[in-house]
Amino acid sequence: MTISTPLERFTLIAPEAENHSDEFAREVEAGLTGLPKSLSCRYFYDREGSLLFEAICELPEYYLTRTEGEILLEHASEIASRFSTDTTLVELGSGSAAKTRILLEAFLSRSDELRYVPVDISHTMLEESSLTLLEEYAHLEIVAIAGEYHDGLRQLRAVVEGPKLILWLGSNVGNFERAEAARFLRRVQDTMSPSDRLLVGIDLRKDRAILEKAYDDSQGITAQFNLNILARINCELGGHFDLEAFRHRAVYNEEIGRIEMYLVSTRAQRVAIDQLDLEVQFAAGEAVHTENSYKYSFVEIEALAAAAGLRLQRQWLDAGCRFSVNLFAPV
Ligand code: AVI
Repeated sequence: MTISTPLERFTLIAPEAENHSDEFAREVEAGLTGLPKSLSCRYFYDREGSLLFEAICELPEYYLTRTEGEILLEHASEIASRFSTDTTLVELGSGSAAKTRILLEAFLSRSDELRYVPVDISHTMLEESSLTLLEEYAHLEIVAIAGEYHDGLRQLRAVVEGPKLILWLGSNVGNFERAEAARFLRRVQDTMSPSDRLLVGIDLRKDRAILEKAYDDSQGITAQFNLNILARINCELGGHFDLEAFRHRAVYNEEIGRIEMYLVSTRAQRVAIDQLDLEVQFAAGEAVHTENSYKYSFVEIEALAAAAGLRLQRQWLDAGCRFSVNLFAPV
């Protein structure tokens, strides 16, 4: 590769945008008129929500990002050494790509060119983080796909030639129902050739106290993140939510192995949402379910792999056994 400018090494693929605001309106209406009430965690991530999530990743209580980073830092060169130098790195849900740097550097230290294909719903985040990476790494080429995971998977064949390592970090798998996670990984597996690999960060089952603190931090950032979905409804759908009249609640459901997040109405109230022509009634103490974050045991990780047509080839843990980074191969 001849040294070229960052822009010359950047391609952005933006599959035809679906009308996300219609979908948001439909899902909010269905969720707030259903019983029990719910809102999908997919809608946490507007600009403000993405910034709040980045702040969560820095919190002392939110051990996930930090421990995953520690694992990657310790094992990145071993991970990279398993792959040929023409391997493309694909990342699902790249966000700000902070942890990816560790792997990019490990791969770049072994070859003089590397293709990185981040897939992310946030157009602006993708562009910003790609250009920063391209400024920093002169031998990197980025083909960014702005879209949902399924858009990214559909484009992979056209964009990646030769072997690939697909990254799905941050325990994003945890926000899928278990069966849904297996179905999604099966679709990822469908895009894989025998020599391709998939590296997945998965949070582990652990003590309730550690988990509940991670999702209800002392600075109240997670509470703001959760409440931001109401702010988004106010802003985008003409909602009249008083954010002071709801409180954040995070509880570990140990039997199912998941953190459940709720917004609890602190009083009986009615809230109008103009664009939906809807008035929602809340009882005092009524909870709106906003997120599940599943935690996995080692047996559940094996079962997830088996259900997706994958086999666990290698697993790395942090010193406190809080988090796992798993390398899967197609069966
Ligand atoms: C993005 N996802 C993996 C986070 C999690 O831990 O489930 C979202 C989150 N919700 C509250 N804090 C972080």
